Amino acid sequence: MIGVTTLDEFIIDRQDDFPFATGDLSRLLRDIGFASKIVNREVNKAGLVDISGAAGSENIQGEQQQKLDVFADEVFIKALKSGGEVCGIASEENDDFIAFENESSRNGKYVVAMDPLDGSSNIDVNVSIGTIFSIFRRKSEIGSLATMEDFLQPGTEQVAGGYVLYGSSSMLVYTTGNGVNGFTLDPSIGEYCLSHAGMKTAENGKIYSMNEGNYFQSHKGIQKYLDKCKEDRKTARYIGSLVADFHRNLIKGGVYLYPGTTSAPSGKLRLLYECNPLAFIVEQAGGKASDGDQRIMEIVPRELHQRCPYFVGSKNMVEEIEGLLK
Ligand code: AFP
Repeated sequence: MIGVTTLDEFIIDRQDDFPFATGDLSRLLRDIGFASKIVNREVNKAGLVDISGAAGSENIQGEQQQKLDVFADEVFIKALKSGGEVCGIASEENDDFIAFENESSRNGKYVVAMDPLDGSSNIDVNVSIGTIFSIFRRKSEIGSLATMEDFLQPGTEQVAGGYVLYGSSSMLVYTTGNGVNGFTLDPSIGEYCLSHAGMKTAENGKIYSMNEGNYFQSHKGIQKYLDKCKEDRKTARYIGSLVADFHRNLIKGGVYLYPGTTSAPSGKLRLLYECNPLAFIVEQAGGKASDGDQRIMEIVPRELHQRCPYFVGSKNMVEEIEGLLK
């Protein structure tokens, strides 16, 4: 009506993309959007908490200030449990998945794998952090408890994937397999508003992002690629917050690398809730995600917190890395 499309309006409009949909996925995406606003509010206060705490005006009951990543985990779990569309959640914060036992959740059609607050080592220094989520249709019978099989599905089975970036402004970006759309949070009205419709990424970019401290521990092919980036005068940018690095490269064109190293042959990043959702987004935007050999979304996971080498971003750059690793 006033020329702004909010996330909620957009999700409702897009429900027609799924002919037999009941609206559960739409409600689930809205629950994630809502929970992320609560996390965003706390993230924005992160620096203030210590100040007010030191002045004695916080924690009058002597409660310990929770770490933000634990807080975010609890917020998403509560939101998804009370929503009733999800029967279980696997999170970076918990060793095992959580099967929701309440009746409405047992009837939920979906499971969610998520990293509630990625890049948490950046919180204390006021650098952008993010939430990453991946949604699957459950394999187990509706009405029963969620099982491991529900979570160990390849990324190609995702029904939605997305991230929230808590940055200079906060954004929610997601895909359900019909393109990628980004929404910027307008704090004055507390709504995510469509700001980046139909996001596409360049086939070739100028930016490369890697923790080059790992150079000597990396495969010769990776060393060659990094050397070539320098010879070609490419731009090095690395925040150390996957969502922020990924988001910048998606918009500007570039590649993010987290290869395996001699001490960590599978790299650092987790397949289920870091690599897969961003792979879904990048592919929908025209880019590529690979472990150097295989398409990320085709890897069949063996365990919840499985790690894999990760190369994601502009298609030609990822392919060049794959070529050097052969
Ligand atoms: P933290 O949550 O420990 O900060 O890890 C963040 C992360 O998973 C990802 O967001 C970064 O891209 C990557 O690790 C950074 O890893 P390095 O510190 O090894 O570069």
